[in-house]
Amino acid sequence: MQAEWLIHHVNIATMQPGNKPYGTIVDGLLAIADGKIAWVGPRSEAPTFDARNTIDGNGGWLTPGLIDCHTHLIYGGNRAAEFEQRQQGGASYAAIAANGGGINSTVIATRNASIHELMTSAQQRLASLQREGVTTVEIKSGYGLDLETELRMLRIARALNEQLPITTQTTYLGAHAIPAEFKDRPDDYIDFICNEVLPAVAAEQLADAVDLFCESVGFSVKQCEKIIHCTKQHGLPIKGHVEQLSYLGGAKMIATANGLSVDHLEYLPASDIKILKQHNTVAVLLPAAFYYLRETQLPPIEAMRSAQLPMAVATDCNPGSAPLASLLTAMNMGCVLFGLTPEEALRGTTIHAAQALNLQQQKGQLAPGFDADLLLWQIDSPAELSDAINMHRPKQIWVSGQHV
Ligand code: DI6
Ligand code: FE
Repeated sequence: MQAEWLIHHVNIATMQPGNKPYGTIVDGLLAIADGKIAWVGPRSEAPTFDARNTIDGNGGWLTPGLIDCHTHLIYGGNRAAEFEQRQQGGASYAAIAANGGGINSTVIATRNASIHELMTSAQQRLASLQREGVTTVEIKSGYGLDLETELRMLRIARALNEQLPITTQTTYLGAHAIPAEFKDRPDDYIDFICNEVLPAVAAEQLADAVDLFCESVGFSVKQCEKIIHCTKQHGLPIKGHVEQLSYLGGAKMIATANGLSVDHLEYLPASDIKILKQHNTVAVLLPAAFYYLRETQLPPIEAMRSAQLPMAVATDCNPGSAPLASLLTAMNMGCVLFGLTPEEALRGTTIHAAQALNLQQQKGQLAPGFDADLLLWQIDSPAELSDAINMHRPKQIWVSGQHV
């Protein structure tokens, strides 16, 4: 068989579903051809390859490329002043937001930033994710809120995909906050999303999904239902920031609309889990926001585990509630703060993160026919990736079969 790359003398965490921890193949071999995985299995069973490049994995581990399925990577400015204010004993996150700070202060900074500024600051954060082995990243809009700036954010996200060896998936998050020009007119803002911004986003094919923030400080269930309705008219999948600070029932609303994922979930009651399971909706856990906001309410992990609900883990990288550009750190937080096992954390950034982005047919597993997004690590076991903070970098990275 012909192959561009042949990697041998490695253990392989395929992350394929099933009972094998990490879908492990001990002493495996993996072949790449035409940007896809051509063959993967035990070395003793491998056919003979005519390979252009051969790599000795030195007894290390191969994993799928990591997938960060929830980020707000593109924004102007930062919110260090608000952080400083909170640390000096001043106002809370909610109080700062109520006074025009919070998300809306980043909206102002993002509207005022040049394309170049937005692009270079996002590239820096992206580079930090890439160094740790992220090969696919979801990027949300939601810090522009007006037509022009939302389109600008999504175009930048698409451009990053062209420029860098990474796959970006874009999400339109118009229903993130009510911008100043619509203050006290939330329903007019919803109409603006449905009648002006979403049609323009869809016409330019700038979004792979639509997101919303269903929360007492965000949008009500009723308002979110309108967003879901107009999203469906454009044939786009829906997802939601739900049950983060309080319980409104957003998760079951999104699941019932066959949403791809429900994200945050600290206040999700265990009784709502079966609805998520029925609709194949992924639970996306964002432990960095829990950490940074010093939340104490834990998501119902044990109940999700018993229901075999797919759980993903993401950074939520954003300036206000999770200023984190490290997916491995989010995995560690998922373990330490939420009680995930290291295997659940790695499934959360591979196979289940792929499902949260509707990419489960192409990404998130090392299996024949899947995209050749893969990482070679010099580690003794895949648990090390979740165990240690800021200690591991992949030795080699392939994106769509290209060695980077
Ligand atoms: N929930 C969050 O944690 C972020 N967005 C959201 O809907 C917060 C974003 C911010 O504070 O800027
Ligand atoms: Fe978020």
